[in-house]
Amino acid sequence: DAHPCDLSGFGIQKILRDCVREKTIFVHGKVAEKEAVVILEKTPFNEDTLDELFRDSQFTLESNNDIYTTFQLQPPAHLNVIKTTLVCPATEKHVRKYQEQDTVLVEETAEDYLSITLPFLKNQSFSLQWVYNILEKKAEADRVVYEDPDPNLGFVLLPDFKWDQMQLDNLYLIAIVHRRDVKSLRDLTSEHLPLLRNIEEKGKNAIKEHYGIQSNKLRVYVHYQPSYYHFHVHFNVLKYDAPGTGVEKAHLLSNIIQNLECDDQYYRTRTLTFPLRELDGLLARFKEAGRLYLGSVVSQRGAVPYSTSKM
Ligand code: M7G
Repeated sequence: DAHPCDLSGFGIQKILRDCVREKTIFVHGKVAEKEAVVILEKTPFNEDTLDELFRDSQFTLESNNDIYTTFQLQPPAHLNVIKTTLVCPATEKHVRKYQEQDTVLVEETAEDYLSITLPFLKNQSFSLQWVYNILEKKAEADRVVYEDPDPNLGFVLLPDFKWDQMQLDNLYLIAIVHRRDVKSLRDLTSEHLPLLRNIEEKGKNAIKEHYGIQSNKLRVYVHYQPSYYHFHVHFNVLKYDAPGTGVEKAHLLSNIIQNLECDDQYYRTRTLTFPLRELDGLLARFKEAGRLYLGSVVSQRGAVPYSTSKM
């Protein structure tokens, strides 16, 4: 059925999260009787339109004290845009994803992955329909920046929907692999090294060609846990602190490649630590399984204590 794109009738039910610093607000409500989440975000300044901003805005004096003056500025409409994302119909899981909540760290052994995480994500994770739409050119086809069509090594590179593409200061793209058998970091072995090297090299080259940004100004990484279990790589400009770039969640692609070069079973065998939000269903499963560590965890990781005499 037709997608409800008209937001004028959006009925607000609840503010899920209000990030003052990021100037973003997440709202739960209804569009045409359907559950919806709307994300509103004030966008960064664009250096190319600053001249116009000064020239064409209305200034209202607020206060003046000695050499200090504050104004309110009313920019022309086209420079005063709020980036808006609608998820509709939104599942309960979407509502929870955007809800303000505490986060805890979870340590997942290889065994935990198989017994807790994998069964959970097989039937509880977000739909991958949007990913398949991109790979099959059924959506966002005009936004694709680069594609390597190879079924094994190939990927599609396009703007992440968190990026408004108005300025390069917050450049954010994702590379989505064509193959459909890699769910996440956990699945990677040395078999995937050619794929990973291909994404790193061709992704960076494409961004250099398309946007003029050198590869040493890019943060190229993978989330664990991701929200969507179809392997993809995040590319964003180093100077932009994108959400989800913390050490607890982001794994640099170059480190992943080197870890697999040293140990082809690295990600299949290690204990991986990641944050989970309090309302995440996966966290409940870890709790049920008695796998939440609140104290010493070293023994659980099977770490071998090192001896100083050997150093
Ligand atoms: P993730 O690490 O699985 O989850 O990354 P995260 O949302 O917790 O970071 C998925 C990435 O895909 C995120 O950066 C999303 O912003 C992006 N993304 C999600 N959706 C539903 C879309 C979409 O429909 N189009 C595009 N272009 N990007 C999306």
